[in-house]
Amino acid sequence: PVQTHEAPLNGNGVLKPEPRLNDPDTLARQIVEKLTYSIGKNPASARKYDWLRATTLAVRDRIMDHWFESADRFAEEGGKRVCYLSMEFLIGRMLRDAINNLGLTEPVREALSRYGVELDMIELLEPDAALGNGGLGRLAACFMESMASTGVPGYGYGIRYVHGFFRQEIADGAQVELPETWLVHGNPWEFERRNASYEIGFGGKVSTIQEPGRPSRQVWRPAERVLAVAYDTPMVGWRGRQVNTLRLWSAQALDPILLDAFNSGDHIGALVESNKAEAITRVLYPADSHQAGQELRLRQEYFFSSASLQDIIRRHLEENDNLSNLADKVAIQLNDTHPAVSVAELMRLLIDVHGFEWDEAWKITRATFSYTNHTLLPEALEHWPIHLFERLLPRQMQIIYAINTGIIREAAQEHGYDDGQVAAISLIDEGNGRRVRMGQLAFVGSHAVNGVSALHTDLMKQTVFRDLHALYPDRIQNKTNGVTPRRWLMEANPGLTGLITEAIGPGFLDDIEKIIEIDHLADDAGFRERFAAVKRQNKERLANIIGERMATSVDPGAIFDIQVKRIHEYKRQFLNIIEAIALYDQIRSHPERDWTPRVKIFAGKAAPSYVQAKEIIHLANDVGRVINADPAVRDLLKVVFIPNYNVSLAEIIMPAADLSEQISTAGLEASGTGNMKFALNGALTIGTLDGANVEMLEHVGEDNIFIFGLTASEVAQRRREAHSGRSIIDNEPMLREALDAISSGLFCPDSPSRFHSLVSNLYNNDWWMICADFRAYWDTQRALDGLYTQQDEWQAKAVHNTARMGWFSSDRSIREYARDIWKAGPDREG
Ligand code: H53
Repeated sequence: PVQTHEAPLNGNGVLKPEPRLNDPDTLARQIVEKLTYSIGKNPASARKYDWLRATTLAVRDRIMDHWFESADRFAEEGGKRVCYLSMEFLIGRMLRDAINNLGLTEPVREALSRYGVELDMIELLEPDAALGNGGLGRLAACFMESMASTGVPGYGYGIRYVHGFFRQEIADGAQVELPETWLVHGNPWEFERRNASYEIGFGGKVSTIQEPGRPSRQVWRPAERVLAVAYDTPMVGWRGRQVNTLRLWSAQALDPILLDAFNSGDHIGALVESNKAEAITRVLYPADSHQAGQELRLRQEYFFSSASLQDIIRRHLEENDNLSNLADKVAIQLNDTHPAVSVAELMRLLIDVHGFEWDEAWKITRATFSYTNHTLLPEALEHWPIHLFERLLPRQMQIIYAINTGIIREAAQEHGYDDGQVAAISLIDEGNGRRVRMGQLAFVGSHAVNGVSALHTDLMKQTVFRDLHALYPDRIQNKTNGVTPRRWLMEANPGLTGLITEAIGPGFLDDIEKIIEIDHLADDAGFRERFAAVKRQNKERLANIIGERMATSVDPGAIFDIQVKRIHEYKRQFLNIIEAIALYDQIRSHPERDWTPRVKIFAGKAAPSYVQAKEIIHLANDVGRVINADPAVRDLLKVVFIPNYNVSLAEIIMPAADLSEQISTAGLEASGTGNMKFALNGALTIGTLDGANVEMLEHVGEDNIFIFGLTASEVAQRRREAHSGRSIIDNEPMLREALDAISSGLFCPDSPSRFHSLVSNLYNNDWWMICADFRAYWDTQRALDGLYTQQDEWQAKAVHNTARMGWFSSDRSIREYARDIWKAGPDREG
């Protein structure tokens, strides 16, 4: 029999632990037991953090039972497992999510209250697991939760970064990056699994071994080896029905200390190896939608890919005779190209370690992998210099060349491709100093390749993968992103969840698409009022946080107009700020007009090396300082930048928005997922026809979303025509005056030229179509001002948004992946 876990049985494996009861009395007793015997505190002296620890441990006990059951069930059923390989899992806090899904929120609250402890207070002390940058990492976290909630046997594989995504402070208006240290107090959610550890090699040489009477084979002798050690975290699904595993790898040296060096007095040198090894999983690269071209990054990618594949193979061989049926038992999803080296690594393991012939290995590899593309931005597409790749991964490089030869032969012989077409599909980019194209590698090594929204998938076919799509026309498909309604509605917005439950019963909690049943209540004045009252409370909560953290008072009666996401030129926070400046100017010039009060809220981090993005943050802060202090605008306009945007802050912000800003240059945002969280919580969207906004328009209807600006094909056309902003600026006084105000140093008297290059870019080429879209954006904003004064109409649209967003659940995304790509999950197993 296969041992699937270390069961907490006694010596002979007979005694099972008592099942845990979930009533407040039992919970209270067990929390105090944990406090006493695991933390070493008594209730009288315990601090809040100790209570958090004790509560977490008591909840964790309950998860264990479900976790073991799930593992046993998968082993028994022998169905296909899904392995989700991702460099990033942006999970956030785990306690609230776990107790919500286990139905323990109220009993735990009650249990703690007996000791005068407030659940809502201690929850805030849990650090965010910030093992990701933004959308891609948060999508992976939503997918983990949805796999557990929809019954897919899902295994997340990633990296246990010691330092997650940096902490952001704002000093004199500018971003300052500080290290994130989520592990300093230990992590009660993880279990170290020393028995699951693997050697990972780097560098060295490949030699050909020729034994008499046998075909020659390649042997890789790496120059360096490090150990990958597994840490498992349970991922609890809705109603605790299933608990999946997130397995994160940590790097360690094989020899913790070089004793010879130490003994001869070289105390630093004795630790060099171990520092070098541990560096691999020390920190998350803070680059979102941008390739970080350093060697350490390639080491990270290979490290976690190889460890995950070795683990998958070991498990498979525990349950099967050999690897020829691997693809029937495992589906491996590559989340972006970060794990794309897996294609070469699986080939290596099959051929060099397990003795497969090339063709058979290639068949297995392709049938096992599938790949999700998340961006078309050229600066985000990964490609590695051949010399670096070859030095670090010589055998994998050989395999990539061999794969390439096969693909090119197929293209030339079977499809008559000419040299130009061959160059376009080649895994090697010969034009840029010879580089390995990771997107091409992931594409050819997968049986399915998907984009993350309908528009993005279409554009993939026309642009980055045009030639490979022509060669393999059935391979690309769409899987529109989604978000988990547990975290993003139930937990983030208990007020709205309660209101909806009162109105239509709790059925929507099990099937979020039933939320459509509140749609007709948009016509019910009483319901609209209660809906608005929930929004008002959420806005007050956010207003308090803004007051406390930034000493700025904002009026919860104003439109809360919010743009929170990574700071990136294509996301166009700059357009939003320019509109704020133009509005400021108009309010000052026409104080007699009937302005609708507005609070513009920004939050988000810039990659530390991304100069323009940091200037945009600086501008938002500088503009806010001037506008918020100007008595002439009274409370009609405020601009606030909330520092250190993260998952926990998002959980407070999303429910508090009236207006969601989704204003990327059309064709550049692959999907967006913040757009979905806002609308689900009843915000109206102002946005371009980009990413998933296009499908949100189809679902909520054109009366309930505010679309403006150029389309993706118009943007492409203008870029071909080398469009510049100058003539637009000359003809648009509001825009010109706003830009003049920036250039004059009005917002930065200490350093008047601070934003000159940001502004001159608009005059010169307006690459992101900020000038081109300004007027349409301004007009749409003013229409929204008017609408906000008609509260009945506004709230009706808000209700329609919440009601019609059920489809954008990650449960739906996961069911589609399971059905169309993985052929795994509850509908597949007998
Ligand atoms: O992935 C999200 C999309 C979003 C896209 C984002 C993303 C990253 O966060 C990082 C790298 C990358 O290539 C793409 O920008 O549009 O919603 C999830 O698919």
